[in-house]
This record gives sequence, C-alpha cells and structure tokens, in this order.
Amino acid sequence: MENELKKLEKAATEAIKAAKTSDELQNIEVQFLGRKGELTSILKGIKDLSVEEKKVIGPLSNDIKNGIIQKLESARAEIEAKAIEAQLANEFFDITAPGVARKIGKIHPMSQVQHEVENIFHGMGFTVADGPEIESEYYNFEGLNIPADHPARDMQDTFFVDKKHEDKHGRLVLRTQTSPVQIRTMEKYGAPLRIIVPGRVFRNEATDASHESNFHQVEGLMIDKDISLANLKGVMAEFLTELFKKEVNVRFRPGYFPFVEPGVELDFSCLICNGKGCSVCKRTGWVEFMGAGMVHPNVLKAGGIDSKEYQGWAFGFGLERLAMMRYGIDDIRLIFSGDLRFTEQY
Ligand code: FA5
Repeated sequence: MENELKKLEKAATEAIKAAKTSDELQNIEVQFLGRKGELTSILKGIKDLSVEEKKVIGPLSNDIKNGIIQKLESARAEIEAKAIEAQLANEFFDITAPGVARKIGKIHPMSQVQHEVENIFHGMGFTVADGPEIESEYYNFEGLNIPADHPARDMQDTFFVDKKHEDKHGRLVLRTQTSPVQIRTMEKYGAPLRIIVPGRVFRNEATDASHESNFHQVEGLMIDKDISLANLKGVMAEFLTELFKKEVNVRFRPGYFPFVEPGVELDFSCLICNGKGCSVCKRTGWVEFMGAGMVHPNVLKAGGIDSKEYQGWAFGFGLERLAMMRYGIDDIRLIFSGDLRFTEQY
C-alpha cells in the first residue's frame, strides 16, 4: 500500500504541474481527492490493515493528502496571477485618470446637531430618554400643572386626536412639548434623575421663517437633593461653550411656565457680535434660547417624587433654532424641505 500511495502522489504531482487552467485543476482534485477519488479509495482500505501497518500508512496517507491539497492551491494561485497579468498586458489602464466619485448619503443636519447635543450631555452624566409622540392630555397638560381650564393651554396650539381614541388619561394629543417625558421618567425611575429628551413635537402653528408646526425640542431634567438654578446656569454655559467651541455666557430673565416655579427664560451671549449688539440679537447682545425653571412641586408629586426631599430644574429648547444658530440657517422651513441643495451643504 505504501508503494501504491507513493505512485499516486507522483501521478498527482505530475498532473498538477501539467495543468494549465483552473478547470483542469478542479478535475485533478476530483480524480484524486473526490468522494470516489483514487486516494479516497486507498484510504478506505486502511481499516483492514494490521495495527502495525496502520501506524505507518495512516500518517503517510495524511501527509500525501495534505501535500496534494497544498500543491493544488499554489498551482491555482499561479494560474490566476498569470491570467490577471495577461489581462493587464492587453488592457490600457491609465493610472493617472481621476477616480469616479461615488455619491454617498449624509447625516441630516438636524440629526448631526442632535448627536452633538447628546454627546455633550452624556459627558456631563445625563442619560438620553424618550417618550411617545402621541401623548395623553394628562401627561402633556394636567400632570404638568396645566388643568383644562387654565389659560396657559393657549400658549401651545394643540392637534387633538379624534375623541374616540381617549384612554384612561383623557384625550390623545400630538405632544406639544417634550415636557411630558419629565413625568414619565420620574414615574419609571424615581429620584435622583439626570436626563435629556430630544424629540419631535407638534403645534398648530402658522409657519414662518422661525416657526414650524412639526419641530424638535430637547428637554432637560435634573433632580437630586441639593439642586438649584446655579447648577442649571453652569450646565448650560458648559453645554453651549462645548457646542459652539467658543466661550458662551448665559443669563436668566423671569419667564412663565406652569410646570416650574420660579420660571426663567435663558439667553446666551450673542456669538455674532460677542455681546456688543447686532441685528441678530436685536442690539441687546443676548439671544433668547429656552424656557426653564425649578420643577413645580405639583409636577414632582405627579411623578411620585417627594418634593420635601428632592428638588430640581427642567429646561426645554428648540433643536431647529439651535441648528439655525449653529449653521447660520435663516429660514426654519428649509430644514425639512427635502431639498438636496440645502442638506448637502452640511
Ligand atoms: C416649552 O415648550 C416648554 N416645555 C419649555 C420648558 C421646559 C420650560 C421645561 C420650562 C421647563 P416653549 O413653548 O417656549 O416652551 O418652547 C420651547 C422652545 O421650542 C422655544 O424656545 C423654541 O426654541 C422652540 N419652539 C417653540 N415653538 C416653535 C415652533 N413653532 N417652531 C420651531 N421651534 C419652536
């Protein structure tokens, strides 16, 4: 059997050397190593040999098999390399010609800004939370200290969903703000909390250069045992400085939102004129940015948090307006126009 194996090895080696195409190599592989191949049938006979013979023939046949496999592989590689070489010799290939530019997609400017905002707040220990866009009247209003007859409802013109879709929390609305997620998160996780909530909101607006009926807000909420508006001032100055890569100052003015007490409006120093006064900041040196305030005890209560033990602040700003300042966009309606001439610039 040893002789037989050696003869077979020689025959296979010669056949591989003589082969000129990949197909020929394929046939050789089948002839020797295939299920009904010559080596395979010899190997099948090993089981009838004595133990002594098996010790010799077993390893030998394995070596021969591996040798044939290796020779087949290097012959294949050689044939392929020759084929490519021949093809290149016949073809004219101008290595100085410019490549064909592939058109690849881009991340929408709004998503880019959202990711930046999330990254900066992540770095300050905030978690990104989410909530439903179709919200119950309770979470969007009552839970936020805005009862049905409260004039503050007029501040946000609301799209109501058909009455038959009421749930245990009242009528359904397209949420007018991301603030309902404050209560949902308090209910789910309790205190302490440090979250931001970027999300889509809807208002029945007449659109113009700075108003859309479908836009995005970023809510912020920080609740713990010793939290004051000073923390909010520090967090926002840090956030805006990181975002605009420029030292930004912030200031508070009194503001009214039923779900905070006291309520503030936060402005930041104008980046165009560095606070000196220009047309963008209406000559004040400050740009209006967002509503905020200390979370009202009624809202903490709605979220199941004891307002004697915990307190905190919340804020909400418009993501489109931030993107407009970040990129110098002068009309909000361009953002979701779907016009590639616009989106491709970012
Ligand atoms: C609110 O929606 C409050 N929920 C914010 C808040 C949260 C206050 C937590 C206190 C505590 P306001 O209606 O002002 O507030 O909207 C917040 C931001 O959304 C505005 O500053 C503005 O940037 C943006 N915004 C409001 N209406 C529109 C609109 N129609 N189009 C684009 N952006 C808008």
